[in-house]
Amino acid sequence: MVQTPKPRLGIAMIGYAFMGRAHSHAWRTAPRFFDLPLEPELTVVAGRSPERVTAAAHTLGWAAAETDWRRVIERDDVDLVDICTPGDSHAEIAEAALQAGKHVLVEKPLANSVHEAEAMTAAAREAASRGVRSMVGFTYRRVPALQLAQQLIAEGRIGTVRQVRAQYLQDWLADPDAPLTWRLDKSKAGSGALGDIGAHIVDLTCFLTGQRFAGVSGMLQTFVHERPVAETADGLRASAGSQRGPVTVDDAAFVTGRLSSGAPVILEASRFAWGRKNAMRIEVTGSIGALAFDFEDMNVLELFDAEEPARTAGFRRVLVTEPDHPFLEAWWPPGHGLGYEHGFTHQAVDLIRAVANGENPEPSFAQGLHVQRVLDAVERSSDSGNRWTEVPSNTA
Ligand code: SOE
Repeated sequence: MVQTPKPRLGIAMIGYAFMGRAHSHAWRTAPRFFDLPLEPELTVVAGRSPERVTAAAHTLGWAAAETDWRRVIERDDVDLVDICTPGDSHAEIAEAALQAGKHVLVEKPLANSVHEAEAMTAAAREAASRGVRSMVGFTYRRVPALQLAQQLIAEGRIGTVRQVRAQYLQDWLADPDAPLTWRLDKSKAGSGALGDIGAHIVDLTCFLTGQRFAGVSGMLQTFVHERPVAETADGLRASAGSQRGPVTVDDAAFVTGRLSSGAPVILEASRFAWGRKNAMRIEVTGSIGALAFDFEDMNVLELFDAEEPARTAGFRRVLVTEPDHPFLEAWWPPGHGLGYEHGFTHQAVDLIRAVANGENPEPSFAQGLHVQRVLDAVERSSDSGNRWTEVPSNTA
């Protein structure tokens, strides 16, 4: 039977390092495993170095390479702009793309400051009135076990949320001679562990509980103040040169906070936690149960039902690989787990469907702005000796 080709969705990706690789894989994989209303086409990738962007286009499967993102946005065959650059260019690229009528996906965190995030949110709201969609890449929302956790909490399986504790621990900076890359430069990254990985657990807390942060007290710590400047860098892999330079961001962030319901939250983000590679853990305790997740065991959701008799009660490991678990129908037989890259594929799937159905996808720029406000409040609190700092609501 001859199949009628689906309408295409021309994608332009800006940046091609670690996140660019993950996003390229997602755009390519999504239509091969999911039945989608539009066919994403890897139209053009942009980057500053002509040699490197051409090589990246070839390796990652993009039809063309471009050295100026502005030219990409002008192209008629581009419908969606995927921003995988460091945070200092998110606002300019996203606003220009939305203005030009292109849908936008932007890597997390949304921006480097509340001010930029506010402008981006206003631009996204205006663009939505013209049918143009926007989304922030808080990818972990689309890990099936975390989708299931969100559903169970919304269904009341653990009762009223009482407390949240979350950690995001990595160790790629624990070596004091690990090179100084853009993630350690405040002017490029906005903040350190706080915005890079802390932003994920702030967003997940909101996603899982359906609440916002009302206030925080924060403590930021920089353990190593100077490092060898990176000579070459590709994502988290970098080689050190002989020159040294200052670290201008935090290495770790420690936060206590309260949600809009008053529920207390405790968060820890560190890139100095020896032995922890990508240990993103979150535990939500409710009035009649609890849920726990650890990314290093990402196909499992732990569920405690406090209504079971104490004699046999205990955390149950739910293996989230059944066909009726979120996104799983498209993948492997039960027990054949998923990995880091699948969250990006599911993100592409949901965004393509939202564009085709004329819906606003989540996390929205407004939700990204809320995360930005939390990060900003943590920094202000830390600067003022951990003083309690309110997180303004998006309308304030
Ligand atoms: C580096 O800490 C990093 O790549 C983050 O930037 C990503 O958001 C996270 O998914 C993995 O770690």
